Amino acid sequence: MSNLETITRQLVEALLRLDSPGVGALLDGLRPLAGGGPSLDDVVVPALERIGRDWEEGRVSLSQVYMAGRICERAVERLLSPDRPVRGDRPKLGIAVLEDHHALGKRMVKSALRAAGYQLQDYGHGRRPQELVEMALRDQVDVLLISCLMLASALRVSEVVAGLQKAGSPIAVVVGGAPFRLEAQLWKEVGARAVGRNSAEAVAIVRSLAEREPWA
Ligand code: B12
Repeated sequence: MSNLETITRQLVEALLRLDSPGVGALLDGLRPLAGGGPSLDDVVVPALERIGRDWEEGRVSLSQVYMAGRICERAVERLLSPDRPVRGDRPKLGIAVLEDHHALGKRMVKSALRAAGYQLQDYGHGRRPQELVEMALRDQVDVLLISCLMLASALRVSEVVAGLQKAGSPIAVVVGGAPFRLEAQLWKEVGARAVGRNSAEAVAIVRSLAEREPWA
């Protein structure tokens, strides 16, 4: 069993025992960002996915899923990278969870971008497509990052893209979250410009868009 699998299994066990100090101790040794050795993304995401699957198959209760999410949120919050000095005012970024209320992934992506020196408008979670269009247009963001954990929410990204197109806006929509990891072509189907699997990819995508786009 690889090191990563061992830590993930130990994390699942600690989460299901509601052992917050144990979770903290396991996560303490990890790097905050994905890439080059076990990171928070590499361990927290598969551990919670495993708990989600166990819930789907009736082996754990929804309250255990809830508590696991809460314990991770608290532990991750403590470990996220500090913000770096801001690079300048472009690109302007906005981030939100569309429709659903699974906010941990957004929190991790936001932190990674801030640690890379980008400023973001956080539009929160549970947002409706039209609300998000209005907020992004109001703030004239260059990139709108959308996180979705439920398939029904992911499908509604197409309404955000259509709303922006109707307003003649060039805002690039970048998506991420479980449904997009499960269905490789879904991001294209909903009209997004790019998809990222973790917080490090979110940073890489914003960087590469900033190189290609005519933002001042
Ligand atoms: C924890 C959890 C909860 C917690 C949420 C706590 C919280 N504050 O966030 C609670 C218990 C509240 C909950 C509730 C529900 N949940 Co829930 N939940 C989960 C679980 C187990 C883990 C999610 C998580 O936090 N993962 C860890 C984070 C860090 O990972 P992540 O969000 O994927 O983010 C990473 C990447 O995806 C990426 N990323 C994320 N966003 C973005 C955005 C961009 C732009 C980029 C580039 C990258 C990126 O970077 C992140 C870091 O690596 C998932 C299982 C799963 N497979 O994901 C189910 C899951 C999402 N839930 C599910 C369901 C059904 C529900 C409920 C409807 C259950 C119910 N009957 O009430 C409710 C709905 C609540 C709502 N309206 O939103 C289903 C969805 C199924 C579907 N097909 O849509 C899942 C998949 C479980 C399952 N296997 O069935 N849930």
